[in-house]
Amino acid sequence: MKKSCLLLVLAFLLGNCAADRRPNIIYIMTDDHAERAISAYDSSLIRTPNIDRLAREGIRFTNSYVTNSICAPSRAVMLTGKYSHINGLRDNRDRFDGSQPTFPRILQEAGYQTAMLGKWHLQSTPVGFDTWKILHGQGSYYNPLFYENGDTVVHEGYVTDIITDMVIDFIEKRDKDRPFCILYHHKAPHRSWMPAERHIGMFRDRKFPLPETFYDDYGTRERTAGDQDMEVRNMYLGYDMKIHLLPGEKEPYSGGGRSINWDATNSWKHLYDALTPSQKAVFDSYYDQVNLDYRNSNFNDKELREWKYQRYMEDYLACIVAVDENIGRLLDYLDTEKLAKNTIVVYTSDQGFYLGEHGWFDKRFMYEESFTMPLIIRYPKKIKAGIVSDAFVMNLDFAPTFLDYAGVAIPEDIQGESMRSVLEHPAESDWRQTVYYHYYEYPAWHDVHKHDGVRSKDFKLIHFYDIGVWELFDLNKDPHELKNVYDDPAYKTVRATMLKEYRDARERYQVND
Ligand code: SGN
Ligand code: CA
Repeated sequence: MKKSCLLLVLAFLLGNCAADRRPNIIYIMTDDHAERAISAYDSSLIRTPNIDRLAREGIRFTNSYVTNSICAPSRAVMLTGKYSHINGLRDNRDRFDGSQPTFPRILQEAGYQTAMLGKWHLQSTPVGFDTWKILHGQGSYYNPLFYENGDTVVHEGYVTDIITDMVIDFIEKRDKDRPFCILYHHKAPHRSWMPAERHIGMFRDRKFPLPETFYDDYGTRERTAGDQDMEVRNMYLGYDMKIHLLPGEKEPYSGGGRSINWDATNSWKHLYDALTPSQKAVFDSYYDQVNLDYRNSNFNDKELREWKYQRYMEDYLACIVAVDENIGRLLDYLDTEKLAKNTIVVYTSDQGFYLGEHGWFDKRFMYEESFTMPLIIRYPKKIKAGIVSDAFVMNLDFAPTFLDYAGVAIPEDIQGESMRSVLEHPAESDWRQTVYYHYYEYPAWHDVHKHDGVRSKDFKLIHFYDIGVWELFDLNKDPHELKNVYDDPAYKTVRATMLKEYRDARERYQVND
């Protein structure tokens, strides 16, 4: 009896040693999700109870930054832990070099089961994944086309639900003896905002307050903030507002930028025509009235601009409601499967987004709204619940953090830092005090000039190097970044300090002219 007991205990201990206890990783990334559209950050626009639940049970960052505020570059930085000029993907037109090391590939080699599900947008075939099912290009909200491990498949339905089904299915079918790492990448809430059938029109009775800077006149920033094409007033009537153009009517707005010169006249028609008859009927049941109201209106410039803003918010936020619901579905599934404790769940977006601030939609600029990304991390085994951190973390840090938690050596040439000290000891950690940024896509969509810069806790220095313009902002006195004080003698010392920070950062990250 005694002997058999001992044997049982031994077997248990051995079994436990053999079990792979490394954490699972679920990296959730939406596309263009502004912090302000998550109620854990700001509850004035929308309620996101499931994303908020993650924040309550984990850590939320208030100073999390992207190194290059645009889709494909952000993804390449996240995968490699290296800046755009090092990983080779500077803007959305570049193709990702899949032969370079990425964290999913290193994890796969270390025994993890890896999956890439959803928006990829890197023009390359994913490498380092046991399973990949990626959207074609930017992806469609309805009846999207996927490339699935080499096959082409069209799924009828709504993209946010479909991607989540894929994630749950992958977990369901996994090998339970090995940890997994899933990149769970939504299309939503990227343009052109098409809500799920069940959410169409849900904000019809809301009047969203205009942001304080909606009527920014770009004084002191004429050649930078003032010289772009991403103003709400220019949003497309068809593509963005879902107004059916009349026979012979041309799209009257530029909506995408002077340099792309895109005739958007048929773009909403194409999206609408791709819906099934029953999906069309649901769209019509709400948008027909919107069309009527618009046609019967006689808006002046200001009224039109504000009407567009309301229409923009309605559809953008409704897309997020589906994201939040699906996150809830996944979190419930993790609970049922008893996976929550040993799974690192990250919620973030490929960049921030303008929700009318400075009169804009889109991103690209180093100004706060698009430079920041929402970031929430839950890992009950190691991270205390309900922490809010103002540490300067970056998307550059994801790769080393995941490798660190997986117990894999972090390659020397990775430029980010493992966030582990910040996550586990937020009060006492010794951490970076500045972040470096670099945006390259010009001329292109929305016409934002190339720029790089550094941000410290109190100041931000930006260099629009192609047009020879410097900007300096005092973030305490001027949080909306309206007043460029670069040439203000009162800021002579600050300017010198920030210029030094800028040169040091460029040297540290090996940025060449
Ligand atoms: C599309 C959008 C742009 C957007 C880029 C980049 N136009 O081209 O408004 O800036 O994507 O977005 S659309 O009419 O095609 O929707 S990113 O998130 O992929 O970088
Ligand atoms: Ca994006």
